Amino acid sequence: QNIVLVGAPLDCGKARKGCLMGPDAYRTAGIARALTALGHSVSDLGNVAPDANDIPERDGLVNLSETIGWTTALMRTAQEAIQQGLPIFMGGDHALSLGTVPGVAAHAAEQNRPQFVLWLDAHSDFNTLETTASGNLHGTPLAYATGQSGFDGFPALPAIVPPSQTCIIGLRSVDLPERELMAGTGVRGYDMRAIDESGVAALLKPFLADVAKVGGALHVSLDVDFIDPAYAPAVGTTVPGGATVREAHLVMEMLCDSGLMTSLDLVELNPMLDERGRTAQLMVDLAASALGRRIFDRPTPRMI
Ligand code: DIR
Ligand code: MN
Ligand code: MN
Ligand code: MN
Repeated sequence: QNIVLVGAPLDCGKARKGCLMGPDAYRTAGIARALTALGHSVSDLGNVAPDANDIPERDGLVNLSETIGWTTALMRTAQEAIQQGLPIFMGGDHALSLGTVPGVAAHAAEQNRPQFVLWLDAHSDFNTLETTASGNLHGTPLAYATGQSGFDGFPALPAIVPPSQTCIIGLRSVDLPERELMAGTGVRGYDMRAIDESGVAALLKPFLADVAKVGGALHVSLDVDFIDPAYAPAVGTTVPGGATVREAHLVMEMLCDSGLMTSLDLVELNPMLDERGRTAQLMVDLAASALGRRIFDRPTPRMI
């Protein structure tokens, strides 16, 4: 498979800086090498830069103009990159998905393929410019991509992902307005308790079956804070009680087996907060699992 690496060093979606180093941390952790070793051909398009615009800042919103600049640039880049293969958008904070999700969805729409989104995150990122209490726009991309109103100044969406074609797994921090906005939209949201009670595989399987049934495209957005901070400390918005390393790998391995994933975001890595690069390495290892790395071939595991 052709894998297209795209660096998106945007750091404007919240106050704490450091995510701009994410793309180079993934490169340093050997993302290209890991995927090449799996038999893929890997190209690196380098880093994207934000478009200029003259959108005025708004009180209560953090870096609105720059975020919109990244959104327009990444929408365009995503549409180009996905023509060449499976893009991996190396963030950068989660505001990058304001551009990548509508971009890949536009490509799917051209092909008359329904676009699905799997959101692996402690947060639902379902605030709008009107509901956000923090003003941090990394908390808004899923609301935007699913066509919620309240995004004045943002570009018109080239394609909307219907909320019923999205699935969030890993939730443990959802604001009240997000919960109210999501209710009744058909977004599938699974919190950590759901993982505890039924196991992550049982949550993911029916969603993947829905994607497969209609020949959908599947964008996966992996926020570092999906994983428990004990294993993935390099993120500014840690929430205790997250997915284990194995739960995260199982999701990736199931995605690989399904053959459904068409694009991937790796977001919110802040290398300044890392312990000797372990979080960057874990994210690279998860991407490798999603793209074919395995210990034994399945379904017949053998003993050594
Ligand atoms: C909170 C935190 N819901 C907000 N969000 C995120 O600021 O909107 N933290 N995404 O990572
Ligand atoms: Mn997020
Ligand atoms: Mn096309
Ligand atoms: Mn998050």
